[in-house]
Amino acid sequence: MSSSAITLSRGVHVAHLFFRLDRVRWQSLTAEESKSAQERLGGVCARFPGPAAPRVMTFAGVGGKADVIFLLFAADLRQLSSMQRELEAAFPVGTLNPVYSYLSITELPEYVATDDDLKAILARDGVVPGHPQFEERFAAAQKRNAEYQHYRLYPEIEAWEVMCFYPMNKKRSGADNWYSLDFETRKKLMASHARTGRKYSGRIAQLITGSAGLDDWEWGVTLMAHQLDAVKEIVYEMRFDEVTARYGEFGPFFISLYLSPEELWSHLGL
Ligand code: 76R
Repeated sequence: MSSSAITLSRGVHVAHLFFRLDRVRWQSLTAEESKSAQERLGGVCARFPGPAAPRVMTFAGVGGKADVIFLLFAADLRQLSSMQRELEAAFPVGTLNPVYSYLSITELPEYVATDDDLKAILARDGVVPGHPQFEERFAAAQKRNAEYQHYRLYPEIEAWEVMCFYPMNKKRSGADNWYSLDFETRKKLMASHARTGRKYSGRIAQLITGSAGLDDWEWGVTLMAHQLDAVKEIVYEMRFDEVTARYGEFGPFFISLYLSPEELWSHLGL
């Protein structure tokens, strides 16, 4: 078997892994066994600190759906899989049981701003070709756009206090079939979606990863926030955007706290 890297043409692989702890099994561990599991986990995480891939982030679930959550980023699919196996193996056999998982990849949105879009935005401020500031403003807009696209493909997601993850689809039913809309219509609807999103700048950091053909839904939505009402507000407000109201379909929602492996141990009382 070859062990060469399995990379994407562009972007990185992302795995959201959700586990429940077997408390009965954990009870039979000695303090030393618990401590060495924590050290093993800390060791794996220390090798993948981020902020770019390869990266492991650790979370504690809030509510009843999962206890321990890992968010993994890797350019190489083999490495992503090995990282998962190493994280699992850090825990004594039978203590960590998978309850949900999501595999996706980073992607450039189909509706990225073109040079013509950037010129149209400048024209709204009266900055048209020939204007003394045109060249400078256009170059700055192109630079921002290039940086923006880079971070869509190679995210360095903010390590804020709270993560909300859920998968979603765009509907394909009867009159509401996203995939039979033409490109310009989809682009217009997504632009209005993005305007809503940008209002939450500083309160919500979003990562949209694509999973058509990879997992049960079409996208994974990862929201980082400082507090939960920001999550509730953005998800609620977006329900009124046409693109979500007509075409959005959602899977289960998972809320978790971003914690270091040490914090995770004390938080979970391990
Ligand atoms: O890439 C960009 O940020 C440009 C604009 C943009 C695109 C193309 C954008 C902006 N999103 C895009 C694509 Mn989004 N997003 C979601 C959800 O709960 C819901 O109703 C939907 C879940 C949230 C909360 C959210 C937030 N977005 C997408 C796609 C892919 C669609 C496709 O390709 O057909 C999905 C599934 C999706 C879903 N979006 C933003 C946000 C936020 C906060 C922004 C502004 C980001 C910023 O400007 O920093």
